[in-house]
Amino acid sequence: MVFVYMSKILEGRFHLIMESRNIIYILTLVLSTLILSSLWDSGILNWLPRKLALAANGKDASTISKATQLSTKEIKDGVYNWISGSNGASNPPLRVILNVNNTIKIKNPTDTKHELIIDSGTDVLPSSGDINPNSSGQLSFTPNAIGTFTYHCAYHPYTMKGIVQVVTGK
Ligand SMILES: [Cu+2]
Repeated sequence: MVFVYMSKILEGRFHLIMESRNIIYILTLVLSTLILSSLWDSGILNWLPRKLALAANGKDASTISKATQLSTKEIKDGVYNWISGSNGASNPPLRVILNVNNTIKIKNPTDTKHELIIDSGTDVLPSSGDINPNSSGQLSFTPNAIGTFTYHCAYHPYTMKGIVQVVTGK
């Protein structure tokens, strides 16, 4: 009888220990999730995607603006390029900011129409629509993933094309 009674007490203690272990386990899980998410929010972990963006750019992502100016140019008879509004480069890499509505403004001084399209991999590709001769247009889009895409002109896909780099804005 005494033995059975003792073993019942021991069993009760065992359950108690198992339950407190579970509580500690759950507490650790909750705490580490809280710590990780607050670290992420504080920006301490921003070097992770930023490092990647810097490696891709060779430039500091913080200098990037969410508005980009492009122009079109006939570089020789019937051959067109996109031209950077900031440095005059042909078919420049477009740097856009993650989770931000980026606008690319386009001037078209040429005598033919162009349409800027970003090959984002989504069902509906961001597009400027037709930009008529001697007019201007724009394209807006909000990238939701870091990465590199391409862009092209609907009418001159082989000579008016370049890359789009999505970087973090921090
Ligand atoms: Cu074109």
